[in-house]
Amino acid sequence: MMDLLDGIPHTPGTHEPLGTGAVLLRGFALPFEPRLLAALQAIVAEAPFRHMVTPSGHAMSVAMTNCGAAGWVTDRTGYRYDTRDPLSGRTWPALPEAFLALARAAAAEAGYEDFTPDACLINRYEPGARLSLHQDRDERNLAHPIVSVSLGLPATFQFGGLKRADPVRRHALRHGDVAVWGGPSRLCFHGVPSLKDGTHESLGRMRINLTFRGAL
Ligand code: MD3
Ligand code: FE
Repeated sequence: MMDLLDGIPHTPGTHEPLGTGAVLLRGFALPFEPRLLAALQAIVAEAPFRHMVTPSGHAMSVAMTNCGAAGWVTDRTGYRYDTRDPLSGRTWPALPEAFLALARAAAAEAGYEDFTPDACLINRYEPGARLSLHQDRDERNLAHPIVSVSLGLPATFQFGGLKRADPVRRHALRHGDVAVWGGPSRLCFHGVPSLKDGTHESLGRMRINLTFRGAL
């Protein structure tokens, strides 16, 4: 099946190796879509998307929220995992059953048995939003993989090496794609350049990314 969007074949059900310990499962989240979107609505009603501020004082172009026992937050004092939403002072919404089922199934499919995430960072990209090249290293147990789920508008994903200056490869991430990052890939630099405008049939003018982590 050819995707007319960029001419790159997009075949649900295929596994594309991304690096050592990392694999892209095309379309793996598609059977979960209705449950994921319903659960997401309930989360956002309790813990709305917000543009967090980095330690340098800049508001991020990506809007974020969390669910699970801990959530990733940033403010002027730094980055951290917090059991409470700083906007409400309440604990984050629980990880919905469908989120947990998808994360565990994807991790197992990639060879990581018994992954039980305790944190899910939810990113919302509108056209123009971007995430500059970074490493995810605020999690206490880096032996756990990260499972990422892409929904809505397609994005380009940049995947580099262990040093910021290492060359990056680009991959298209589309609605329903799930990637699992573990082993030596866990600390690789990665980013998402400015989201191109468009309209997705179920999510409209946005891209949502869920990342499941073992943070605590
Ligand atoms: C590779 N999110 O939330 S998902 C992030 O599309 C983040 O919103 C991006 O980077 C997004 O931190 C990329 C893919 C991803 C996530 C975490 C990784 C790739 C990763 C951690 C290590 C290596
Ligand atoms: Fe990241």
